[in-house]
Amino acid sequence: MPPSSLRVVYAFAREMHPKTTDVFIEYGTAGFRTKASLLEHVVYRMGLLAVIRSRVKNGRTIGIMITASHNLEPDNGVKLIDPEGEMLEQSWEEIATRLANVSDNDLEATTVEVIKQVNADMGLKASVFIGMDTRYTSPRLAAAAVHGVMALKGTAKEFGIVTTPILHYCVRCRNDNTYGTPTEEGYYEKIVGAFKNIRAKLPVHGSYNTTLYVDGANGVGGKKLNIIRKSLDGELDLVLYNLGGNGGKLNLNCGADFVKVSQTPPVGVEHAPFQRVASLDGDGDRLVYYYLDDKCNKMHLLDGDKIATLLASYVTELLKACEATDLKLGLVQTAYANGASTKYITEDLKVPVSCVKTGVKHLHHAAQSYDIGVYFEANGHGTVLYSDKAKTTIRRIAQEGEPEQRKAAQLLLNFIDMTNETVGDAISDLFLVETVLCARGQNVKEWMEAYTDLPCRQLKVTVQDRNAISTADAERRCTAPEGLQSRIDELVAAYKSGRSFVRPSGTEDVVRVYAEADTQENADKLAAQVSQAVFDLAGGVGDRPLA
Ligand code: G16
Repeated sequence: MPPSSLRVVYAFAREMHPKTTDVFIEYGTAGFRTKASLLEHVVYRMGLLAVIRSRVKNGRTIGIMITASHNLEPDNGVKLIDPEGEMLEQSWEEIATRLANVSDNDLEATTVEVIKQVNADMGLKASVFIGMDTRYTSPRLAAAAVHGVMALKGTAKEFGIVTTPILHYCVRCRNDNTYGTPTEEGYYEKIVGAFKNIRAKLPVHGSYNTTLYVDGANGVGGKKLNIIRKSLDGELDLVLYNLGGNGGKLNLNCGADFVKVSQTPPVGVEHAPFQRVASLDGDGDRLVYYYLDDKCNKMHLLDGDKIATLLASYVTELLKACEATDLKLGLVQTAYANGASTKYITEDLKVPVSCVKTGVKHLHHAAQSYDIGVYFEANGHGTVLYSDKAKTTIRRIAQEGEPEQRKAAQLLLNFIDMTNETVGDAISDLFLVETVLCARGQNVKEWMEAYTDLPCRQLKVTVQDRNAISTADAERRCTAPEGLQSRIDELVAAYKSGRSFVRPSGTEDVVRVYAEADTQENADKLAAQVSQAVFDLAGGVGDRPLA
């Protein structure tokens, strides 16, 4: 396609999706995310970029997901998905940012420039899958993405309302048909089919109970579980809340992020003591569990760290049982991981663990360095990756091993099929957790007892420019503004088991503060004091934090 025909790129922009704001927007932790009203031109341009990316990848399918995940209803966002179903390659984030911010008048020239820079053959076919979450602004934004794809003569396929992980899965399957069928139904068949297979081998026993209560965050994940629920044949009895009806607002006082950050149960769920509750986020890519004590006074949270350790320990057990000793399993966390979990992984599970920057894209890549890589952010975003070597070895044992080895290897193969390896997936993770609890005959309290979390607290501080904060050492140390890290060090030193760090969010206009200490009171105090330091030294705006 000669550059002259790119006039249509400008025409669509000017007539349908003009850039109406000068606010600079950056490809952040998980794509672009801001007020929905500021995004239409950005999403249109991501349609253009997805076509270019597809051509650079020889016509393989690229995904565009319209979602702001855990953010509240007025926000929206766009995440790009690469051919293997993983997040967009990081070197393209700068290109995405450039394309999103140029004026309409410069868009055509910049598009030509990008095509040259990445050496895209515009004569090739291009395929883009588009999905969206349940926000009322999503259909309009999805239409803008389709226009972007049309402007560069790519082929768009719309999936309508799907979870983010379902779209990642479909992109992967479209490019690699050994992974599965690239449809929502294909996803259910694979994940739920594997769950049922494994349940046929693992009878319910001990204190495990098949009733699971779920908080759907008033988003797409709950809706999809409602479809799945009907096909579970009593293997798991899902009781679903916060499905988006009755005036419930997306992620408002409910959902995985709310439960994790506020350490409070969501509204809209009827509670009983020790009931096992799973909480999903708005686009179904995060999962946490919790239960309330005997008087329903205190909440006990089982977050991404607890899920990671549960899955890693079970996979390790199965690997031992099938004597696949040459397969190395490792775990990846971020600075948010509770210190007690890291200690448990190292000292009790004796599994190697690494710490990387926040963002699934960083964890995913680090996990690929192991034969089996388990990665989870404490916020409940994560999955398990199995290398080709791991899959081949396990398949071989399932066929040729001794009877006990074969049994363990077959369970592992079902476990692999139940895993969405493309990205963290609340639905897939939920079935994995339920499988391990069932296999062990454990209730939620027994799961909790594996180790005791250090009390922690997360806060947000609003500052003039959150990018005034720079970090190093996987975000565990702050290198700017000057004096902030030494202030944090002084504050932390006053607390037993104290630890704290600060970092600019890549999905909200805030600085995040994390603190942990020996008691909840101390963790709360330390978090408040560090927030105060951020406010004072990094240009806080609005109300001062209460230290
Ligand atoms: C996204 C990312 C996660 C990250 C979270 C918060 O999640 O995929 O990896 O932990 O944002 O990021 P930040 O602290 O930079 O705001 P989601 O579920 O919102 O897409």
